[in-house]
Amino acid sequence: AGALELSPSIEKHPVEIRPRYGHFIAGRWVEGRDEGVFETVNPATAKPLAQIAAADEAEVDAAVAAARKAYDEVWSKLSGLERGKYLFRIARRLQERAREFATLETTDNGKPIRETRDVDIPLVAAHFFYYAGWADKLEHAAAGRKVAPLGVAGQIIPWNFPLLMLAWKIAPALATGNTVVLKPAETTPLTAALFCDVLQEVGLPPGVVNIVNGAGETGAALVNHPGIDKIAFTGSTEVGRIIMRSIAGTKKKATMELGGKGANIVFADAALDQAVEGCVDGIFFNQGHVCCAGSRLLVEESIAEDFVARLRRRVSTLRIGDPLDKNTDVGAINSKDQHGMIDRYLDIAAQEGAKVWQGAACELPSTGYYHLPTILTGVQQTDTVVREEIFGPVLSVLTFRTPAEAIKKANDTEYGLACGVWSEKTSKLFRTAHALNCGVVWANGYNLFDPSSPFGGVRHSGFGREGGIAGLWPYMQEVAR
Ligand code: TXE
Repeated sequence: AGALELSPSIEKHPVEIRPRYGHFIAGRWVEGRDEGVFETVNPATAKPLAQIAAADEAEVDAAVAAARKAYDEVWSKLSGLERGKYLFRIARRLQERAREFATLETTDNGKPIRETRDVDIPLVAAHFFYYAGWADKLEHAAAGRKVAPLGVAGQIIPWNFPLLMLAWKIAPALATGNTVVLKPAETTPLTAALFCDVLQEVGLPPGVVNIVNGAGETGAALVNHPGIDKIAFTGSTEVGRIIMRSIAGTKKKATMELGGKGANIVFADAALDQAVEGCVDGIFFNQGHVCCAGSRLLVEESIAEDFVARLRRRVSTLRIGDPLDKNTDVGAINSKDQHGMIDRYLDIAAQEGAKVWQGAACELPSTGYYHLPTILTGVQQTDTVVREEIFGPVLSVLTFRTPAEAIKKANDTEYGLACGVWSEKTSKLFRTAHALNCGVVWANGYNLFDPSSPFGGVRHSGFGREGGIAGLWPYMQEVAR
């Protein structure tokens, strides 16, 4: 704990990490109980960064009460224009403190600073700007219907994009007039805590946003609290199912953004260098900790050998290491548990007959949770690694002979979040995209995000959309005129 020692490029932006964090309730920090205190760890070094309190039912209850009071007395009475002003101020302040947020996110999560600096934090600010613009235009989004907020939203987020998932949840909720109790993931609570500084700086009325720390038990207490009107969850399909069972028969509404097993379909007529870049980005961006990761490559048989050779050459140039070094391409795996899970999947892959290839431009650091980018060939549709979400830097390669076979294989999964299609023929791109059973399809690109584009899945990848006008609906209800 204390001021971090940083690599030279960011020395000028030291980030203060407090020794211990409690919960942010009604606009101020409460210390939280000693019982159940846990540590958040820097995955690049495996050393603890800070102690984190775990909220129990009573603390969750206090946060929900604060959110309800703020909703009844302040937030629901403000005009959209006024709410929007707060969101604009938050966005602006996030931009001003972007270096600090990027450094802290990289330190707590393990993802490369180049990604937090150029992707995560700019997108976070963009989300607040985007939804700030909607706050006073909801009647247009509602196409003439009269809408009202839901009330208090309980929001539970994962560790792969900690601040970005917070933005995806909080910005539309506040724009539509709801108040919030949010629980960050237990391995990445620090940027949510720094975000509370921003809320204080912009003078957001106390209780409009409350943050409770903790693991699954705290999440369950939030889900089960009778004062919550809506649950927004991003995380594993398994926990999504538990939450849906818990709220069955209650008034609570829900949106679920769950796991995925995205496929990148590469046709023989694709621009191959571009497709290689897209496939590498699709699976190795953020160490593969991406719900929409392109974890399956479906490549046309006639070019498969050449394409895999190109992929391996490109992967051999990736620099794995210190996430705070701005030359790093692939950072640290977020936690020891996740690292172990990836290794277990590779054991299964080997048992099931896969050929395991790993490459990088350098040795792995000797401390911290690092993993080599991995490409699996010789796999079958029925193999565990092809069917289950690994959530790490592991790509499974399959081939196809016809567009119909590519589509059949891409759709042969219980998930349905995202896919990529690579071809120089526009008609082929459209035909394939329309036949894919998933929420998002990218054509000749991958992992392209914009706050105005809705994101979300079908089947076991969840339901509801975040981003765009569609991202406003899950926080509003139609009411009588
Ligand atoms: O996810 P969890 P974990 C997948 C990925 C990963 C696996 C496990 O495959 O390997 O899930 O990761 C909170 N009631 N994804 O264990 O448990 C938890 O504290 C309420 C994919 O981190 O789903 C955290 O805040 N909340 C995914 C959040 O749920 C509960 C992103 C997510 O944690 C809870 C993350 C409960 N009973 C993991 N139990 C994606 N697709 O984006 C846990 N939580």
